[in-house]
Amino acid sequence: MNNRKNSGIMSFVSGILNILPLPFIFSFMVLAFMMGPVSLQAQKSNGLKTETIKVWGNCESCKARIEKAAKTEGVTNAVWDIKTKMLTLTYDPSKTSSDRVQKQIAAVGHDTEKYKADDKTYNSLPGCCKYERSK
Ligand SMILES: [Cu+2]
Repeated sequence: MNNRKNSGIMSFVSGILNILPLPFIFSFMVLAFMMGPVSLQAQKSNGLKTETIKVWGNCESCKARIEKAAKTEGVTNAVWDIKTKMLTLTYDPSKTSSDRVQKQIAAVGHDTEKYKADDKTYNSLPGCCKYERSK
C-alpha cells in the first residue's frame, strides 16, 4: 500500500489511457508533430518575405555592388551567390518590394530577371564586371 503515493503519476497516465482510446492519443501526437514545423515557420517569417532573384554579374566586386544596392530600407538581408547568380533577398513587404530592390540593382549596372540596367551604366562598369548580357 506504500506504493500508492509513488504511483500517482502512473495511475494518472493509465487513467487517461482508460478514458481516451489509444488511436485518439496517437493521432493527436501525429497532429502535434505535423503542426510543429508549421507554427515554427510562421513565427520565423515574422512578416518578412524571402525571395531568390536572378541578378547578372561576375565577381566579388559585383557581389559587393549588388548587395550594397539591394540593402536599402526594408531589406533585412541580401546575399548574392557568384556561382548561381542568385540573390537571396529578405525584406519587409510593408516597407519595400522586390521590384523596387531590382530597380535599385539595375541602377548600379546589373541586370535582374525583371529590370535591365541602361547601357551607359553597364558600360561604365569595370572590365571584370562586364557580365555577358542576354540580348
Ligand atoms: Cu564584378
